[in-house]
Amino acid sequence: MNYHILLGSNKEEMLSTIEQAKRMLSEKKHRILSQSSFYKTEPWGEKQQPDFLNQVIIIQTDTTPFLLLEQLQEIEKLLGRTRNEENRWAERTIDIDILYAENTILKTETLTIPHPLIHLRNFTLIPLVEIDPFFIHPLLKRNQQQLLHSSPDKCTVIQHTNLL
Ligand code: A4P
Ligand code: MG
Repeated sequence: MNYHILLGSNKEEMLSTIEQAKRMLSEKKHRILSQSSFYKTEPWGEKQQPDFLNQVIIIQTDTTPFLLLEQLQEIEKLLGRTRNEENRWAERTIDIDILYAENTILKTETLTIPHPLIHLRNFTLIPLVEIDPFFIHPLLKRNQQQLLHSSPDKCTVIQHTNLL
């Protein structure tokens, strides 16, 4: 099964946090098939927070959606706290969401696929358009380009080519 995954961080060392998350995914034998650029994105929703770094990747794996969610949450937990120089526990944020699992449609307490906010958020749609523009949203029946075209979101999303 192929999964589209969203990675996001808005605390210090955002780039290395995202890189570590991808390394951990690879260590769990998930194959990264494709990666978008990094994007510096204006916070969507709660505005009183720093800009995010976001990236979308496509992974190939035998893991089921629920097991994958568990693994993603484990990675979030591992990266969520890091020792700083003063030997204290400092907060770090990493968010890893499952966007799509091919044509799977799933709605449970703990997991909704496709992710319910995809079509409303440019920080998700713009990287999706970069790597998989013609993938069709299994519920909305429109591709990523079409979804971006009709997105109501006005938040700024800047491609960070110099970070690659
Ligand atoms: N969950 C359900 N469906 C899924 C799914 N498809 N993938 C459940 C992952 N998780 C899913 O998420 C809460 C619960 O959602 C999980 O326990 C899981 O069972 P969380 O990541 O633990 O908490 P959260 O991040 O506070 O979740 P929330 O409220 O869903 O926030 P979002 O939607 O993740 O948004 N602006 C920019 N520019 N870039 C960002 O990355 N991110 C957010 C957070 C807000 N604004 C942003 C960004
Ligand atoms: Mg989340």
